Amino acid sequence: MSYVDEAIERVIRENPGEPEFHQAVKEVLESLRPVIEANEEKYKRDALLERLVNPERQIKFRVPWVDDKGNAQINTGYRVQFNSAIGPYKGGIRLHPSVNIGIIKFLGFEQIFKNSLTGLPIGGGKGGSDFDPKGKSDREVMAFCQSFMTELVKYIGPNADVPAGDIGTGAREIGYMFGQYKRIRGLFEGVLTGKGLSYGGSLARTEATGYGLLYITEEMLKSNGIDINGKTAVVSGSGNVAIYAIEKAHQLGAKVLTASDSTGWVYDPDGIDVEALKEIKEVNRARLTEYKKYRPKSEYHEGKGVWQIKADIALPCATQNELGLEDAKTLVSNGVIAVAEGANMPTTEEATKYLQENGVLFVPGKAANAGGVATSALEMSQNSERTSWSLEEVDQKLKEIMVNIFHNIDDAAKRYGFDGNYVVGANIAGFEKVVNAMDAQGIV
Ligand code: NDP
Ligand code: 2IT
Repeated sequence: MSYVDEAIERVIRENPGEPEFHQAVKEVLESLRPVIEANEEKYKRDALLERLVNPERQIKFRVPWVDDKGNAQINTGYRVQFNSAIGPYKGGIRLHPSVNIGIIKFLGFEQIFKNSLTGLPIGGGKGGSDFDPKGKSDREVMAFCQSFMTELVKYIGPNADVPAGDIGTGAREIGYMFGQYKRIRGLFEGVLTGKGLSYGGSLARTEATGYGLLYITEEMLKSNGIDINGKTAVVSGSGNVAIYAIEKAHQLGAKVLTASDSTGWVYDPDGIDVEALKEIKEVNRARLTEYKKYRPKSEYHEGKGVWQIKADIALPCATQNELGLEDAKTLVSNGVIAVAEGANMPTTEEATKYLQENGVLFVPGKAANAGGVATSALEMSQNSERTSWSLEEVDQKLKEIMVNIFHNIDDAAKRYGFDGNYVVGANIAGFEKVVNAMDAQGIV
């Protein structure tokens, strides 16, 4: 059995009940096959793959808080510090009832390669809790965030581990967590990113993941001789990533026809009204059923369905495994040209394969949504310098980073004879820098 197959088998055996983690590891290691095979003896001797797939540290803790009725509630908190070969652990905090250790490990593992692709000095980590901010009062959210940070504070710091937002963690939650960190440590420092602008946040961080997704999509299309201007797109999700992906798509002359949330989806033939979406989701924290009040000609449907709508570009921006094989078949039969992942691992393994085999340009999340964490790293730089850069400066740097990522993954794919396979390209390009640093630092 090859070293890659052995490593995959061992991950499945030693991490039972963690299908998302298995899926992420399998995709990466399968892509790395040509690189590993070229160095198999050395990597095996150094247990390189075993060290890559085992987190340096994983922390699990109790998060007690009191709800508005005076009842104690208990959630579970996680932080997986996966790999610090190229910099301090960096990655978001997910607050969603589906969170478990396997999901946090898949996200932390992806983050290693994503962060490497940004070209910035950040290692991979991820955290979260099964707490659901939905339907909670601000006071309940604050109580949870303070309790969560009271434990997490022991493990993080600006040169150790720098968390940020993800599903369910936005500006409000980051604010409460930052406040509690500062109170316990007595230090005002850049320990979290995605902070408010009045206390060390970076301009353009809110927009960065969605904008970055469109910058890389535009570059990929351009390099394949296609202009994004005038194209139609379908987007899933209506959170931080989706909103700013839609906003930038419109600025680039594309028209986005759909958005979705965890209960339904909207189709707006005239193009999604981003200001309405911001008011519904960012201000009112309401459901997409509200959208029709702003746009009477739009349609609202319960359940899933955005991939049924014919469009040139598909941008999954909600959650993992939200685009399956049947969806991929529908997209292909509707003539989709490109799929770019705003979310982490939103496309299943079978769907990804089907899209690629049918000539669809496909850019995986670890490259396509790297603009968020890249801008987080720019926030860290600004905090260290005790300065703040202009919106134009950050946006320009973000754009350069996304264009560079595209060319790096494109080149890596070509170097190994997988021209146009950006999945293989992203995994190899992300891996090369990490393995080089791991190698130099010895068996640690
Ligand atoms: P948000 O919480 O802001 O938004 C998530 C959106 O997806 C919401 O519309 C939500 O619906 C929907 N959603 C979440 N979970 C599910 C589910 N299980 N089924 C159906 N719909 C769901 O999160 P983000 O926009 O920040 O994150 C979206 C994705 O992008 C995630 O995969 C995240 O890991 C990834 N990502 C985020 C980055 C960031 O900077 N924020 C950076 C890189 C990747 P509802 O409104 O009903 O809650
Ligand atoms: O998945 C991701 O890259 C994020 N949620 C952003 C992480 C970060 O540190 O900004």
